[in-house]
Amino acid sequence: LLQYPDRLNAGAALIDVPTQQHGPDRPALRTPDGTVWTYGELRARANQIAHVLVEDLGLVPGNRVLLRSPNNPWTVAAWLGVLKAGGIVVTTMAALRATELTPVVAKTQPAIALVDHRFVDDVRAVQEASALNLTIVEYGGDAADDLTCRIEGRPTEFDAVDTAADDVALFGPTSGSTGVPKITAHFHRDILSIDNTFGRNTLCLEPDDLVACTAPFAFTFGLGMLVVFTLRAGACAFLTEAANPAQLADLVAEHGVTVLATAPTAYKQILRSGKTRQLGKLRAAVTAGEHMAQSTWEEIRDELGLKVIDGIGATEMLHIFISASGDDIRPGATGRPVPGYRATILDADGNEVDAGVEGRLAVIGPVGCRYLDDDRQRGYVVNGWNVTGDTFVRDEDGYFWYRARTDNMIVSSGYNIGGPEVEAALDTHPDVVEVAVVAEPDPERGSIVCAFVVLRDGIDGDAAKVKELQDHVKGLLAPYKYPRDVRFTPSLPRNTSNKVQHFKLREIVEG
Ligand code: 3SK
Repeated sequence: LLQYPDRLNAGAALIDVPTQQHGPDRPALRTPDGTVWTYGELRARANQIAHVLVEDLGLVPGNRVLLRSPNNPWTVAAWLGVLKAGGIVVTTMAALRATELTPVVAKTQPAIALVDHRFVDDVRAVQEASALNLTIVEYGGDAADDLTCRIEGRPTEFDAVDTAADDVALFGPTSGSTGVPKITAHFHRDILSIDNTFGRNTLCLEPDDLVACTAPFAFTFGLGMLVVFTLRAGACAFLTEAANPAQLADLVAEHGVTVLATAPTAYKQILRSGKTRQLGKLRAAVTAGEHMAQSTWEEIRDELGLKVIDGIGATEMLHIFISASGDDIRPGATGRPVPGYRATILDADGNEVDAGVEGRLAVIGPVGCRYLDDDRQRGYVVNGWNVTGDTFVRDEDGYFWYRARTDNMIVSSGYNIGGPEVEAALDTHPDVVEVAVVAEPDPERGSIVCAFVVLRDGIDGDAAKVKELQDHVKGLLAPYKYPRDVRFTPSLPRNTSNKVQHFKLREIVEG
């Protein structure tokens, strides 16, 4: 399963092969306004874009192409076209502003940028401020040289460039939890590997599935769900540009989505929307990116009759490497290494520890971390293991249980307290919408637990509510874990992958 030929083009594997297997008329992409692109149409447009890239824009294999757009059909076609033409895709979030794009552009040195017309200004600003020779082509607008005009009359067949399985296909920027971007490099074979591991063993899409995911393509969780796994299964991706959790339940119900992948917070919003009864066609729910509290997992099982497939992944590893589905799920545990991966727990000196002992999660498998020109590679890859920055514990049966991001373990008066454990306890309070917990420096205890809490609309964040939340935690956890400081906030800071930025909250408490 994990042997690849020496020459391999992931673009061809993702669109030529399924089109041949399932026929050109199957729906590949669908949008909320009813637009449907078949496999044949997607393939034809990807091929025409490849022609434009090579013949019009002078792309040669190995050139980097920056993509910037929300999730829509043209972006999928562009992504496949770049791969088929032998280029390297630099996926960026549409939400990134010029200041955030600048270091990504400086490191990846794209020759061409294919940009949704609504998001072109920041790319132009970066181009003007740098000495880079970058050709910017817009799409989706009405400019005369828009990509959609340039493809007109181009052949709809294109022989994919004969890339090596180990040629770089994708640069995935990651801001991590610190905000300083790193660029991960992934090969053509890595793109197939994530499907041959998590996709085919855990997720198991079927050709009749309609798959929705709120994560942008630039967050590889979304790319895997909506492009790699979906196309390889001959299924259909439901592309929502505005990934607004409030509308999600309606969209899922209205369009008959069968597989939904989104963040734990969005599932909570669906549960609170009172619309769970309408979601009859949904057969699988997936979550990643953030730890899902066991209480949320159980509520979904009880309300929707679905056992959520939880998983931990990383941009460095391209996708999910620990997960479980169906009867293999142990509620509260993230799961076991996906077939093809090994995982272990390391102590601070890099030694493997026994079951039951907490430590740093380390993983090894067909995809691994390759930062582009970055010294932080030494911190991520240690003795061949990829050390993800998460604290986990493994049980005797080989299940991995999440504790915290390693930099969010709170040591208070000598006790180790996992921030997520306190977050999960607060999360079960009916007035709490969202919560994030960090260590706050304290002269007596070293650190104390500080909780930032978003309350339901109309609920007062007063001293009585602080006491009520503290008592709530004391009723659920050992009392030394209760948050000594509780701060109410209208929202939590999140990065473009929608992950809570605990480092920003730490900056607040550290003054
Ligand atoms: O970074 C993550 O959390 C993640 C999760 C699943 C798949 C891919 C990624 C990057």
